[in-house]
Amino acid sequence: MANYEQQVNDFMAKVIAKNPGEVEFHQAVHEVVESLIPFIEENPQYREAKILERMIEPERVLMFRVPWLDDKGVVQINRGYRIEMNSAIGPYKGGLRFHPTVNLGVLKFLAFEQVLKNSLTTLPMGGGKGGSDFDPKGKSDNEVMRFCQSFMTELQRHIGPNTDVPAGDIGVGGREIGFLYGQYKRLRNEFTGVLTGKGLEWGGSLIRPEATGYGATYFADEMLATRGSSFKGKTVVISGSGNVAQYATEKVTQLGGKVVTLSDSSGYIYDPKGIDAEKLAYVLRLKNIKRGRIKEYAEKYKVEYIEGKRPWDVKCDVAMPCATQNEINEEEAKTLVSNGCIVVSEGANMPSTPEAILVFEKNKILYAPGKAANAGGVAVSGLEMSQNSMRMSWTRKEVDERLHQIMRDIHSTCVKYGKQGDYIDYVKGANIGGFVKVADAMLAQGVV
Ligand code: NDP
Ligand code: 2IT
Repeated sequence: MANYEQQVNDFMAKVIAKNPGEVEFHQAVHEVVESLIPFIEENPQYREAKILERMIEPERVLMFRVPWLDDKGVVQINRGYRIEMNSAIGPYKGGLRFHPTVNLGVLKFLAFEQVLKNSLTTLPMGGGKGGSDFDPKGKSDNEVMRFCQSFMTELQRHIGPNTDVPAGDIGVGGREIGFLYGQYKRLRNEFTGVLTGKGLEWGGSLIRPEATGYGATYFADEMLATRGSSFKGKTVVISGSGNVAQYATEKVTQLGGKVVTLSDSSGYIYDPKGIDAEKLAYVLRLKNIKRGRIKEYAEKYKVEYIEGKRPWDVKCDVAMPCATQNEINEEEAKTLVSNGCIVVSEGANMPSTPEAILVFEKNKILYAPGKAANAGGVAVSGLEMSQNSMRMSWTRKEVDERLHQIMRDIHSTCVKYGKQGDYIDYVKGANIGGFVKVADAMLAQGVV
């Protein structure tokens, strides 16, 4: 019997030495390696070809200066990145994040997760991620436009519809994709599907804005079904109030659940009556047009606002973290479990710390990691690419049905590789399920 723990530690020691300071990247790799080392031992072709060692090394990392002029005419300088992680099964694909916390380690963690996630979708997409330490908060539309134009002026020479196809993530929504696309088109003189999350009038897909939140909800629904349950009558706690949180709220409500919290980086609101369709429409206006704070919801609907806290101490059946990485720690995980939470479906990427995941696993609750639960977003991006290539657009119903089926299929893949007795280890299931297709493609393509 091999000593897996020692092998994991040895592997991680090398990763840490070679990628110093990239703590989020170490965390993401560690979680995957723990699942994969026993699997690779049983399938030595992957070990001999050093597939895992190759997968943690990006195919290419781009870092570049992004200079722009603010509204006062003052020169500002940000740093831009694109991590082209793995192209074994398709063009690099993954979002752009604009947030002051962005650095190389954060984007490498996201790019690494993206490779496995994209493989899980069943669509032909490799993995990548990019972004900048630019903070869109408090900037005028003109400033955001000038920044996006400068960012794309460099990025355009590295991407293309068959090479690398970026999309949105934190701080990058419809507005930013529009400015980025306009600049790409101007510089390259071509109208192609080089970005996803585009507006409907210029090549976007129906359901792409909704896809991540809907998908994470469909996935949670599949998990509930394994215990003969559903969203009907369930109380749901959601963090974040951006793209993913908004559409998770919509779908949970449609399926008969009650969403009682939303948050932003300043605090959370608690609405015990539930955030219904009318209140959600207010949130969409507040966040996407007015670009205000979630506190204003509490003032409008006379509910509680808890400053500087995350919502995990609110009693719930289902928790959906939809804000950012490491937003549920060990203590918060314990609180969720002791309050009766039975499902955690991650809309965000890596929102649970490793200690929190252990708490969920020990207590045998249904826990789905982001690379499985939030894959609906990139899945519909893949469908947007298909529609662009065909120069056609599918109906809302058609895209939603495909999304729903993809989420069911990802759930089945997790069950296939993660079932242990009567417990489903979704972490193991997602990691192995995502790995196999990429690894086999890499084997077939030789030492590249
Ligand atoms: P948005 O920018 O639309 O919204 C992000 C939300 O999270 C905001 O409410 C924001 O609050 C909050 N937030 C961001 N950073 C922090 C932080 N450091 N601490 C506390 N709150 C924070 O992003 P998305 O909704 O698109 O993304 C949310 C998560 O989902 C991310 O982890 C992203 O990687 C993941 N994801 C997104 C997909 C997509 O299609 N958009 C697909 C798959 C995963 P504030 O406004 O105060 O910053
Ligand atoms: O983390 C993610 O999967 C995304 N931000 C979406 C990526 C995409 O290409 O749609």
